[in-house]
Amino acid sequence: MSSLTVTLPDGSQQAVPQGTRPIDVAQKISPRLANDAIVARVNGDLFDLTRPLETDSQLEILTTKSPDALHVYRHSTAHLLAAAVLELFPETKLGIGPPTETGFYYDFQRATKFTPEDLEKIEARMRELQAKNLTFERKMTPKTEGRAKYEDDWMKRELIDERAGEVFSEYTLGPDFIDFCRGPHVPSTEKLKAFKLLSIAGAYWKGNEKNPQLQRIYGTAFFTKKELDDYLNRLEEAKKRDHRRIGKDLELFTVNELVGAGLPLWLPKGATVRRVLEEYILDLGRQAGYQHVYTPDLAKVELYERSGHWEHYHEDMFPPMDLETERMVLRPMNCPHHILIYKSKMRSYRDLPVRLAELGTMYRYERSGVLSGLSRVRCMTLNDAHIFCTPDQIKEEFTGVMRLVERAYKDLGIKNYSYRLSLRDKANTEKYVANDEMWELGERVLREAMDSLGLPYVEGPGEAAFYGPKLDIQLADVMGHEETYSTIQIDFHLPNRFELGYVGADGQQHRPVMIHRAIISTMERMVSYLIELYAGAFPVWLAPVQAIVLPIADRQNEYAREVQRKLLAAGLRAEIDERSDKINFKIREAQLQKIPYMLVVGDREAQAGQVAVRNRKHGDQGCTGVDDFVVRLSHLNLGKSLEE
Ligand code: TSB
Ligand code: ZN
Repeated sequence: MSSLTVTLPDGSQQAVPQGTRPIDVAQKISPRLANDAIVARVNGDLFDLTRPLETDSQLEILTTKSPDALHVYRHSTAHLLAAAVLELFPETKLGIGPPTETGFYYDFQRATKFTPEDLEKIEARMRELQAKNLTFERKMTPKTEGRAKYEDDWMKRELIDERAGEVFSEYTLGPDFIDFCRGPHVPSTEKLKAFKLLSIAGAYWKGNEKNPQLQRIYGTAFFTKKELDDYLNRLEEAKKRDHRRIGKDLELFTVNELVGAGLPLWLPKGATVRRVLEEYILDLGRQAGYQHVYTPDLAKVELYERSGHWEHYHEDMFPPMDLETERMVLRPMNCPHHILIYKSKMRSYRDLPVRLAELGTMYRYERSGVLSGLSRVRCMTLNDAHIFCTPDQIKEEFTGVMRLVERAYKDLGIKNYSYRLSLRDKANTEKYVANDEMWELGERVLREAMDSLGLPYVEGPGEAAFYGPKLDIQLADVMGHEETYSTIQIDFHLPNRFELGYVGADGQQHRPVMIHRAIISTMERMVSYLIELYAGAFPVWLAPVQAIVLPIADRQNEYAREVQRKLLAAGLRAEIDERSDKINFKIREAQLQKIPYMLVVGDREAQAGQVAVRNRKHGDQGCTGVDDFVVRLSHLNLGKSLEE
């Protein structure tokens, strides 16, 4: 029998008989390795542990330590799901079942909707099948045979037709189940130790809304029960903190079909949080030398043709509106307007840097599938600014912006953030303006600035703006999902497009550099983050209602109003609960509303000019004079204290 050479990652080589399987090699190395093995990598590609090797191979055995192995494991669990569904609901047709970042899903076509009870049944059947230690086996089928076999299964036929070559792979799972699949899989269900089905959702075949709708079952799987339980606990916690749920419970914002997707309406309480945040960031900007401007939310298409948005950012914009003689578009960014303000008069080097800021509202055609509550919307207001400076000033300006970000995060209580250097994707050139020199310079400036601040960062290829590289500040939610919040962007492009200039010390015209920056992102995204960070219990300075006065009986209502008036006069946000309910009920309600201070007033307090203070976190804090309490709360408010 002929033999072939297997090269292991440590460089050692073995001659093995043709047809040897990776699992055999693992077994020879150590039974422990064979036991931990999930899948193999052969000549760079993932490969079933039980598939015979046919040529000389670079072989790596992947165990539970490898992220690739986790994907294979989850994908194998998706097959187990499909097998269980077919046993219970044989009329179902199978779509695709890939792994995801957090688990897996499988798409099914079936006339009847799956119910939550079905999900339980399916999961129970998965466990039964799992316990049988069914093996996954690869089988090659000629396309002609496949087309005949799947004659009345349109999704399969589409998949088969798309596959290159004349044969395609299928995988059996035990004696009764076979599915079209590229593989690879774990050798047997014995490996699949910890999984859980999570939810059912609608999904279009191939993600295209013109295609038939399928039912998608989501699940997750981990190598160990402990990892699974940790994940499920985090999921529970995340659900409790979900800003969409809290936004509804605490009456912060709402969405309405008649307005449209991605266009939330800010309710009075949410609007208050936003207003406080806006005033805060305007103040911070003012102190840091920014000048605030107002500009309209739309402009002629020509403006964006000039800026390059029309060429590179068109797909993310709402389509134009045709007026008598003009074509207008809703702006996707505020930069072009600010540029025209810069250009509205002569600038000298002595004027620079010019820092133009605005709470600028902009519109982006985000696809419906990615919209989410306040965190990803179609109409958003950005704490935006554009700094026009000389090349020599870039570094100092960059550092100044970073200081503002640090300051704002400290005041808002944001602790866990990381830096990402967002670069262009060199393979996808039509997304970015062409000018290698400019891109490299921008990248170098950002790297140098980060290095001199001693800050670590990861690189994000393909994450740049079309006009230049960015330094993005990333915040992660409870589930570890990251989004960009603050951003600092170096731009040599737009100043060229708009032929910006300033008169230098030499009396000549020079071109300024632009820095685009947002300290606290859009009001929408930042408020969504703060809701989740605090699970709705905002610190006093951000809370929509900072104190609520609770009269014990109707006869104290007049006094309660006086207390409220004093708080309001001191610039504090106070409400009163005058309903004739029991005091315990009122306290419970206020507690659910996460109002920091409840001021209970009965006859005794009314007579003594006092309030009985109750804090949402610390409970009963005893009686105190009204004026003293006003001073105390003002102190927390003005000091932006995160304590109470
Ligand atoms: C900083 N022209 C620059 C500006 O001068 C700009 O618009 N940059 S951006 O495209 O990166 O957007 C700025 C920030 O807006 C992002 O970092 C992100 O935090 C926020 N943002 C972007 N899209 C959305 C959206 N759909 N919903 C909510 N916030 C968004
Ligand atoms: Zn900009």
